[in-house]
Amino acid sequence: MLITKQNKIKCIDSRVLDEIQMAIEKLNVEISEAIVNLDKEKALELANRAIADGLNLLEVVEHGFGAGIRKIGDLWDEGEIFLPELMLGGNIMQEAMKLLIPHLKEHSETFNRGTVVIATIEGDIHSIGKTIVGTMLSANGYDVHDLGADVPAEKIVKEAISVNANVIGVSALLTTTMAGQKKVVDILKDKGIRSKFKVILGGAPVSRKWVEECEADGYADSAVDAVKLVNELFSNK
Ligand code: B12
Repeated sequence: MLITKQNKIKCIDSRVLDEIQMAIEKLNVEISEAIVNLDKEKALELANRAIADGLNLLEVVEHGFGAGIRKIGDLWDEGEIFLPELMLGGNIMQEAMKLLIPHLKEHSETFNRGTVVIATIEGDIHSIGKTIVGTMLSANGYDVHDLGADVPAEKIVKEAISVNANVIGVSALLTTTMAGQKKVVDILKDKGIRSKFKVILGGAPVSRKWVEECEADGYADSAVDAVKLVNELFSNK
């Protein structure tokens, strides 16, 4: 093979990229283990390291912290750990998010691509995934109104009308609270304003079938896909 200067640079570039990728994967494993071991000090130290090293923080959030907290959920489901451990895991994840979120926002687009109202539905206090999605949408140029968790469907609709939102995002992590997502769509229909808003759903139990049943406009199971979905909905307007 002819080794040109350009080929050589490409080769070095891809080797460096592979090394960076391997370092991120190793860090993600360490982060996930720290969460599973409920080691707050280590988890926060690794979050700070990821920030200091200028790593892709969304990847660290999704594949490091996200993987760890989902494993905690599985362990709880299997009866391997109990509610206090589940709660401690959730707290550690939230503490880490407090450190990471300002940095995720750092490279925010400055223009306003549209307005999004996002909330976790009434009866459901799971806020981590919804907050990540809201943060990523805001970092991608959307004006995001995050109403928090445990928010009644009526309040979500009221807020969407008041801020003249284009998109309403509703999160549900519990199978028992998913019905509230459909309620948001139903209220919009009852008020005769369904076509004014795109409604997107999210949360671990949400599926394409559920979105169809609710007659919502889409769903995403990661923050990256949520941004793609909202971009698509805006481009189809
Ligand atoms: C952390 C956690 C908690 C924390 C929540 C802390 C907080 N402030 O959020 C605490 C300890 C408080 C908690 C409490 C409970 N929990 Co909990 N919890 C979890 C756990 C382990 C992780 C959830 C999480 O944060 N994941 C990480 C984030 C990044 O992922 P995510 O939420 O899925 O979000 C991503 C996507 O879904 C999507 N997305 C999310 N929202 C949205 C919104 C939109 C619009 C879009 C487009 C996309 C999108 O993008 C996000 C980013 O990647 C899950 C297990 C699991 N596998 O999900 C159980 C889990 C959800 N909990 C469960 C249960 C049962 C409970 C409790 C009822 C326990 C109890 N007996 O008290 C209570 C709920 C009380 C209530 N009324 O809400 C069950 C639910 C079972 C079910 N089928 O309904 C799960 C699945 C655990 C299990 N395996 O059984 N929990």
